[in-house]
Amino acid sequence: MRVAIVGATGAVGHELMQVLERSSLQLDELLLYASPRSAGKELTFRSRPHTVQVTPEGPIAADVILASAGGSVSKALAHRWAEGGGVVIDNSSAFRYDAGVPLVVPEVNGEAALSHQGIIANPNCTTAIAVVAVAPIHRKYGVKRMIVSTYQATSGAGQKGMDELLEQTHMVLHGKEASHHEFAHPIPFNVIPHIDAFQDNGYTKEEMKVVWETHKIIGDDSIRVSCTAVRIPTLRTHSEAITLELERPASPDEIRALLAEAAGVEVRDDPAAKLYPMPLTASGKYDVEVGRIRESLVFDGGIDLFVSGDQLLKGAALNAVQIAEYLQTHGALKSAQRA
Ligand code: A2P
Ligand code: 11C
Repeated sequence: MRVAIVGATGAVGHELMQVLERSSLQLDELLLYASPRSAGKELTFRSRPHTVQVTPEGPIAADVILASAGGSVSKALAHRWAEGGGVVIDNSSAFRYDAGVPLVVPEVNGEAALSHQGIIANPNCTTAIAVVAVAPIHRKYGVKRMIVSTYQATSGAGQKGMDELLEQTHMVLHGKEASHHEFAHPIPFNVIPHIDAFQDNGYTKEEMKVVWETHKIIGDDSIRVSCTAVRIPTLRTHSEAITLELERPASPDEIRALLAEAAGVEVRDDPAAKLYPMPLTASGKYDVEVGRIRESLVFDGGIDLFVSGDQLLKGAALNAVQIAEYLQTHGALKSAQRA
């Protein structure tokens, strides 16, 4: 099988290569694509150098095309890439809300991937990390309302976002004023309640993505969702405080027991031992950490919890590769035309 990565030189592209090295996918050949700036660059995969090529504007001869080069590139080219016969698993927001495009978190709605017509959308990182914990609760107890406050890492803005955190922190520590390019304000020693563009309703697009994507992945538009999305000066793990109102009351012990069995979740919840989810422990991990599980003081029988998930892994690269693995396991990977 042949796999292509579009955006191979980016932060998610790098993680895709790492995850593919550990994946069960029967991968024989890896094609790497990026912008013309990176053409000829060599990246190492399975201890062998692979040359980065300019992203094709036509069909890509690969069975799986993992795209992470931004929404505008995907919007313009993904349908053309898929004409090679492979499936495009797209990390951007270009197609997430299109009716014919499945939006997939394999632990939650993997079967939706099987109905694709050439393109499958990988969700926004904040949503993917939340629904791994919330979907099992919804299935058993019915989520009526979900209030989310996020603590989002700079990796959400790509490699340049992480570089800006490190460089600008260095500036501040050396007595210089921090500047900003990737974020609305300087990020060192700051928190910024502004990710993506403000919408007419006062929410940001990042916040609305959590609403729209939670509905599509869980398959229930009746859940009332509200989110406040905040950028914080960490590198690569998003955390989220989540409050749930439930149709059928659940105790914290019942939720802990349920999540202990849930795929993709690590319950990390022993406050007396200072054990709870944190970017420090969740970074580099495949599972989403869930903890601080407690009874809501606002909703009778409701639940408060805290999650931390690696933005580049479950929020992007890992989820994309898991979608490909799901297709393979279900015999749903077609052979692409060979160039
Ligand atoms: P390049 O490194 O050549 O600019 P990140 O999200 O970390 O910023 O990474 C973005 C990825 O998307 C990089 O691999 C980048 O390649 C790639 N990319 C950006 N613009 C284009 C484009 N117009 N065509 C193809 N790849 C692109
Ligand atoms: C962030 N969640 O943290 C964004 C990045 O819809 O794929 C991912 C944007 C998206 O900035």
